[in-house]
Amino acid sequence: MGFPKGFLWGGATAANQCEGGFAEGGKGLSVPDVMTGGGKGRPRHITDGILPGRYYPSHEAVDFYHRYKEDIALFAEMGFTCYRMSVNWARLFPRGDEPAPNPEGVAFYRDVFTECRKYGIEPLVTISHYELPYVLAREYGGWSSRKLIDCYVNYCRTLFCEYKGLVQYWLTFNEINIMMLGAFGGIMGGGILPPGDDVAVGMGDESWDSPQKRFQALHHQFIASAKAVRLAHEIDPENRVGCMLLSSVVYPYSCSPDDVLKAQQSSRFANFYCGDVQARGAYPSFAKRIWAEQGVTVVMEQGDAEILAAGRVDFYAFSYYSSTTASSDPHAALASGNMMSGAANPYLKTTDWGWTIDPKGLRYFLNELYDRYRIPLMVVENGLGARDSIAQDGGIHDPYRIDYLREHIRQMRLAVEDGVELMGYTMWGPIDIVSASTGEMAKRYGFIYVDRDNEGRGTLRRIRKDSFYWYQKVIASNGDTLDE
Ligand code: BGP
Repeated sequence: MGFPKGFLWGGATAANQCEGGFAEGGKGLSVPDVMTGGGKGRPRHITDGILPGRYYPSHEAVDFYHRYKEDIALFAEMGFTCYRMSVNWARLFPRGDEPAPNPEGVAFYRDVFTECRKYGIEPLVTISHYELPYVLAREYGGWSSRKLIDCYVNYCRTLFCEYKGLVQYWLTFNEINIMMLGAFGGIMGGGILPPGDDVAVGMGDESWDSPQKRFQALHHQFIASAKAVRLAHEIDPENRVGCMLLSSVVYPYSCSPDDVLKAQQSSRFANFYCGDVQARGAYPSFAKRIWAEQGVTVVMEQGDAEILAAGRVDFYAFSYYSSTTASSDPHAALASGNMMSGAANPYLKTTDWGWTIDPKGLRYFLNELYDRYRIPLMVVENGLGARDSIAQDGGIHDPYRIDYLREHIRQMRLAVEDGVELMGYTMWGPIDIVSASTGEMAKRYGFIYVDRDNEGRGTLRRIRKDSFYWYQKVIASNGDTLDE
């Protein structure tokens, strides 16, 4: 037994983290274009427009905009059969609310998809990955405004019509559940910006946060996503549309019933509140308790329940980096993960950025999800952010990355053997790109090194790391070389 035939192997990126060309080809500003670089323990700032003398990593990023042919050729050399990427909404609709798209933006993505197809690489497109057009964020209040639904559906119609036959797999919103997780989630996922013209943002500062706006914004995204699913199927019955959530694997710290209940509630909150709406087509029974506890009233219009029911996704995609631990002890030591934190797990190690490493959590979670939803699953992000250096022999030796990925892929294979229907795996950041949480380049995930530093210096030259050749073998053997 092993991975099924036709399993999709590849990597995933987001436009704002790799493209650059932020003001080229008629592109408008998007939210990350006003986010400065930060670092571990040093928050990024959101500014009101672009301020002189500040460094904004998305503006050039790693210049995929001009180098996509070289990068896709490298992906093909590794044997990718799938490349998950996002379309930057503001490249197609510079303000976000225009009736018709910018032809240069449309042409750019057509070229990119065509380039993928040339090598037999299936594009998997995230329609919205933390890159809302800036005008929609500042002038409309981001997704807290219901008006964004129409803007989004119009954008989707353009995508589905323009790229019919070129793209078949779509994800409606990256990590839609990030908006459950506080102010930073509201900015990234919902374009709900802080007041002020130069504000430090990060998981710590939540003083200006509005759960009411975030929950309302999520409802609007659920409706937009459901409408997009229907539209995609209408325009091309071959289209397959997935949700995309960050996974919050929560273990009870102990067998104390308090810890067990806390873990269950936390998982319902972070995973199933959103997952149920998108995969089952209705809010779960525990939603009312969550609204009461958050002190929010979600305004719904007549017909919304029907829209949700008719717009269930075809598959469930998710990112997986770490697990967390729920403890009812207020003094428990803490550890962090991708947008999540919890009690430190004494059985697990952490990365240089403090994210808990837990490959078995991936097998556990795949089984949980498949039991609950019974639709195909796909792991569309997973990887290790680490510091790399160029050795004296000119190579980049990254056994730590190989170890991390190998163990996760092994657990994925076990999940397949458990009976989980898994479509594919696109690890995060096959080429080094800008970090979403910190804006750094030093936090590298790639198989391909990019000569660029946190301040934007470097030649942007691409160099294959040791892990490049390792992944090439994994793909060629459909995962069978893992145990060698
Ligand atoms: C996810 C995002 C990605 C990505 C990844 C790694 O939450 O979907 O955009 O960047 O996390 O996070 P970071 O870049 O902060 O290390």
